[in-house]
Amino acid sequence: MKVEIVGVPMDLGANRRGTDMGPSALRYAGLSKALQKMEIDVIDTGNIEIPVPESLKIENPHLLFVDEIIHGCEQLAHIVSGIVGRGSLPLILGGDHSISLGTLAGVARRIPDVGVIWFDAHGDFNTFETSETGNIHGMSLAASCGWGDPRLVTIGGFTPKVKEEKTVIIGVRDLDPEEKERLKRSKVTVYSMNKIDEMGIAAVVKEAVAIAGRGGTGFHVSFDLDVVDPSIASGVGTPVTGGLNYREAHLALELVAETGLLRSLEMVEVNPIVDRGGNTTAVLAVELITSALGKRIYC
Ligand code: EXY
Ligand code: MN
Ligand code: MN
Ligand code: MN
Repeated sequence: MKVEIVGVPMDLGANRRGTDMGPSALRYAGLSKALQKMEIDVIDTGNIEIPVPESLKIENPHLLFVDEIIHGCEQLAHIVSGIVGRGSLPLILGGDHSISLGTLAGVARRIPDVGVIWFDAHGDFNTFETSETGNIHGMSLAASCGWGDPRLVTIGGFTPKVKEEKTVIIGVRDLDPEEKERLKRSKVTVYSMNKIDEMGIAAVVKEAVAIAGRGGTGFHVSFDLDVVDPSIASGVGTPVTGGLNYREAHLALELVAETGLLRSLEMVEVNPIVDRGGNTTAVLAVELITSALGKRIYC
C-alpha cells in the first residue's frame, strides 16, 4: 500500500497559534525516513495552501475564520479523494482538528460507508450554538456527522460524511455540558478514560474496530495528540491531564494496524510552540504513525 503524505498547516480552528507548524515539526522529527526504514512506499506531496487572514484571532477573538477553514478543507477533500481513488493511504499531518472536515469529506466521497475511530481528549461534537469558545476544531466531528453550521456540514458537497453508528471516540475526558448531552443522544460510541481504565485499551480498541469496521469497508483514524497524557505530549493546543500513557497509545495503533482495515490516518493538534520538550510531541507522533502502519515495538 502506497502512503501519500499531505501537510495541512492550519491553526485557524483553535485559539492558540502554533498548530500550523505541526506538519514541519513532524517532518523535522524524521517522518519520511522512519517510513522508508519500514520499506513503506511513501511520497510526501507537500502542504496545501491555507489563506492567512489579515487580522488573526489574537486581536479579534470573535473572528471565526469560517471562510479560510472551508477554503483549506475543500482543497484537502479534493486531494484526499484523489489519493484514496488511486488506492493509496492518505497520511494527513495537522494542523488543528478542524482539518478533519476536509479529510473525512475526501475519504467518504470514495468510501461512502467508512467508519471513524477518533482518538481525542475531547468530543469535538460542538456546534456554534453549544460551543463556549467558537473554535471550529471543537466542532469537526459533529459537523462530519451532519450537525451544525450548514457551511461546515456541507464541505465536499454532501452530508453526513460518516454514520454515527460507525463512529467511535476513544480517550474522552473533557466535554462541554451541551456537547455531552448531544453525544449521549447520538449513536456515537464513546470510550472515556474511565472506560479505558476499567476495560484496558486492548479491549476498547477491539470493540472500536468491530464498530467502525463493520461491513468490512474499513475506517479512518483521526488521532488528536491531546489524547495522550500531557506528561509525554505537552506540545498540543488543548492539553488535558489523565491521558493515554506511552504504551497504551502505541498498543492502540498496533491493534488498528493488525486489522488491515485502516483506510486513512491523520495526526492533528501538534503544536511545537508549547512543547516543553522541544519537539518531543512530534517525535512521539512519528513513532505512533509507524505503529499504525504496522511497526511492532515489541515483536
Ligand atoms: N470543547 C472545547 C471547545 O469546543 O472549544 C475544547 C475543544 C478542543 C478541541 C481539540 C481538538 O480537540
Ligand atoms: Mn492555533
Ligand atoms: Mn480534537
Ligand atoms: Mn482534543
